[in-house]
Amino acid sequence: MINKKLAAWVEEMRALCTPDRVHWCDGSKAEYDRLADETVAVGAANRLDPERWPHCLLFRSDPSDVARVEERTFICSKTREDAGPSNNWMDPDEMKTLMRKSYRGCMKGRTLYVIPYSMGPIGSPIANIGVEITDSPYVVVNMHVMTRVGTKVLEALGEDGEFVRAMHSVGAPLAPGQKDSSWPCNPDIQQKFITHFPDTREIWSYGSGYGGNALLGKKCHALRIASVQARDEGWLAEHMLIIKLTNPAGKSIYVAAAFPSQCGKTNFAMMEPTLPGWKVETIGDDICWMKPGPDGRWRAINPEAGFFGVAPGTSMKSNPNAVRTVQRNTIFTNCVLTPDQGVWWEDMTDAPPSKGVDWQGNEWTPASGKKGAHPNARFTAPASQCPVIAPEWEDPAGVPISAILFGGRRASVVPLVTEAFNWQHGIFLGSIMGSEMTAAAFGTVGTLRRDPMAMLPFCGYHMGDYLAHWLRAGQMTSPDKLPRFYYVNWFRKSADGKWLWPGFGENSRVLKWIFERLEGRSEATRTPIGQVPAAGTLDLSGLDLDPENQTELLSVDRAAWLAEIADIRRYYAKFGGHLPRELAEELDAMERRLKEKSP
Ligand code: SAT
Ligand code: MN
Repeated sequence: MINKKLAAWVEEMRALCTPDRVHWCDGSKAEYDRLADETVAVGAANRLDPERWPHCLLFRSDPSDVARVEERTFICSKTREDAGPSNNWMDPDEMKTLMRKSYRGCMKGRTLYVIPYSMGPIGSPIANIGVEITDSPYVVVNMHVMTRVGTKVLEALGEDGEFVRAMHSVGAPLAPGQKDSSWPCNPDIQQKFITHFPDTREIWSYGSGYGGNALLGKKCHALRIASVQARDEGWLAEHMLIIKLTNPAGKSIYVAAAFPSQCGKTNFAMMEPTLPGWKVETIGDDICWMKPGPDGRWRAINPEAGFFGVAPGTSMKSNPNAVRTVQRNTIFTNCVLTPDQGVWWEDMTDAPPSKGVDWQGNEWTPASGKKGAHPNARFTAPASQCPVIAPEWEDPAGVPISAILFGGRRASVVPLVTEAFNWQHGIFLGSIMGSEMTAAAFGTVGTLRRDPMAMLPFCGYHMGDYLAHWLRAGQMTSPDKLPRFYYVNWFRKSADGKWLWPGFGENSRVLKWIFERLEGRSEATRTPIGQVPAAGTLDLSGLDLDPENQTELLSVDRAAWLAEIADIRRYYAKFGGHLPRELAEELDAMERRLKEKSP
């Protein structure tokens, strides 16, 4: 028996969008293969060399449709107040009226696909079901990889189960006989809408076929809607990777980490530690859902089933395990097509191919000086193919989290690693984290964008209330069961502009210190901003680090921190009455400590 609310909703959307056909996805391999073949047959995708890149596809998007569009992303809660200062808002009824006009007849000439999906292992107490309606076969094949899709989800949903309604159209109806474009979308940015109705757990997306705009299980459901569900139900939906860290004695802990974009999150999640005997395994690279478990510890799952990673920059040097993951059964978007029917992107190899077809479909050579792959070119690959995926990555019970890392890209001020004094102080550190911009997309290069818990574009309600929810979460279990917080910064530079820290696999040295702190085996020094490694406790063996650099990496520059206080105050002021009093107090306390003569 099909879920009654689902049947009614699909019928309502069918009547509105008037597709030529309706297809209910069963999630089978046969379904994936058939849709892949169809996209190749109509010229929307290239099939790569089956010997070298088995079962891989390459899509090229419309030049207007290459990334998430934050300016067209809306949180339509009942009140503007609830959406908060960091989200675009419109009244939900007004938005629906507006969008119904766009949706009317928008699937003419196309198939309406119904994709029942589960975020998280089916049946896990932490998982959540959604159903995406879409007219894009690209979305269907990507959802097959990124989530658990099909009949088994309908069975878990049952006749009366609740689900997130995720509505999507590329917004490009076809007139009879009209030839389809290879990447249908609405090229007018003002016509694109990525809209969320948190109160009714709905997503309405229109006009874009790319990534988080269209694969609605990811940022729209697993973060924006789920953050509201988590607030209402007492759990956490976070923009965090999850790793398993094992020491040479074979003891393991689980660590979650929030980094804003362009901080090497996927690289960190698949890291090859340089410290002998230490092992990092992947549970997830982007999203983490956590609930208090029966033992009182916070248990985490990766709600996704695949990686939607940025291709450019991914190489055997920066992330060998990602390179190994994407060798088969992978969907590439906006990469270079090489003459031997392979893919390439900037910095994938030292020597580029002699020529190829660029992401816009034009003949390309490296000598042209133009980028062959779009900077936001992507791979969509099954997580199960990652050589260092942890065996328990699909455990429905989740894994117990011992430590939570926050980090950003800071050339100065922030030390390599700082341990929070306690839960509240950890939330404070998470609330002030931020990154200096590397691309001009969100502001001027070099300016600091504060991004609390890396959730700024992904929180489905008021950011001040979100921070209050984190504070409440600290009361949900006994204090000794709570994870500890660490603020890390791999990107500190010396006065003459050189990196102080090598990063990548060497970050395992910081993980080792954290591991030993949790075991009570490593010393820390109290500073006004938190606890930093005591002299000699960070394992730097075999690393050729200038002793001056070592000191600078962990130093707390009081003047620089004091100079930031005013900036943090200004930024906190945006939260108005929603800023938790505890965080304002933490800021005052930090200022006092910084002004004291000694720590
Ligand atoms: O396009 S996604 O939202 O899936 C990825 C990202 O922007 O971080
Ligand atoms: Mn992300």
